[in-house]
Amino acid sequence: MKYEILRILKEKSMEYVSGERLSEILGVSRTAVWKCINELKKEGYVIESVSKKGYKLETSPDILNEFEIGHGLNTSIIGRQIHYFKSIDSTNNYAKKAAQEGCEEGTVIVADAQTSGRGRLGRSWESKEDSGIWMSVVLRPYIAPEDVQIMTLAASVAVVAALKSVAGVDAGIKWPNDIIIGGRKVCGILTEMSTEMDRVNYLVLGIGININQKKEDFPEELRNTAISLKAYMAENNMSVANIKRSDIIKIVLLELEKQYENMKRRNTEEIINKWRENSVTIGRKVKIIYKNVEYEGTAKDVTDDGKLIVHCSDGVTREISSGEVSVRGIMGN
Ligand code: BT5
Repeated sequence: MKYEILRILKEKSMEYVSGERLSEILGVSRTAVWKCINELKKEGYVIESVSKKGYKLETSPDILNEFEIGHGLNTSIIGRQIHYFKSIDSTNNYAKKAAQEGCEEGTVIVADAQTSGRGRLGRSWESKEDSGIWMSVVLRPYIAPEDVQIMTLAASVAVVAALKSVAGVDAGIKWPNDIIIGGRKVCGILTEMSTEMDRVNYLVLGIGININQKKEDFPEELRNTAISLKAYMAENNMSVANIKRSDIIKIVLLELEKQYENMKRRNTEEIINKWRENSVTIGRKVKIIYKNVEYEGTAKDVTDDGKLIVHCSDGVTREISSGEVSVRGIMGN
């Protein structure tokens, strides 16, 4: 019910709504309304209460909960179910468990903090409280495991679009899944799947975006390679006043759904084209590890199913579907 009150206060953002009116609309006592208002204040909402006038929502800060994420979310599949946690081990762990137990396609898990956030290949992901967007999306595409790579690219494209639309920031994509601003990593994507026979049973897209951290909030070893959206904006004299994680999440989910629909129609051209447009890898000197051997070369393009095409210095062109690629000049490489 508290979120019902919040919805009403948001709709009447410039006006006071009396406790009496709220209790009439919701069919509960004024004391119940008052209790909910206090709970909302505890969550961090700034609500002014004036006797005889009622309640007015002054500001809604950068708060995450099911309501903030779902309110105004314009998707039809992704985000039908939203699970929010103040703290969790890893949203990907939870999402995999939920998927195994048959959760609805498009279920989204979001946490304010992760205690064991994971990167690829057993690496860890820094995800302190209130500092970023730590979320996972469960999808059940009817595709073969080798076609999953395209969804990782789609997720990168969705994050780049959201950073542009909410913050006006141009981000680049380092193949396959790092989002870079000002030469440092602002977002990483961890795609995990379960397969049955030769098709995907479920797919979990884990997306971690640094939003609020200051440089000193990152551990020493990440300070030169990691950045948050707000730190970048502050360095570039951009206003961060209106940046809210919930707004970014909504655009990421909307863009992701668009690209997911494209993928289901086997129309991967838009994903690949948008990926290419934002790539910081194509045209650059790269080092790759291919079948356990390191090669140097130039990244030329991506294939229709998302593999990186590299012209190696030994004269051979190789297509890489996953693994390590370091791009010279980016993130200290
Ligand atoms: C990734 O791995 O970039 C994938 C990160 C995915 C995180 C999301 S958060 C929601 C969901 N739940 C999870 O448990 N995970 C997903 P990788 O390419 O392996 O990069 C990991 C490396 O990035 C680490 O070894 C560090 O060097 C660096 N790193 C760790 N935390 C970082 C951060 N917050 N920002 C930038 N770099 C970071």
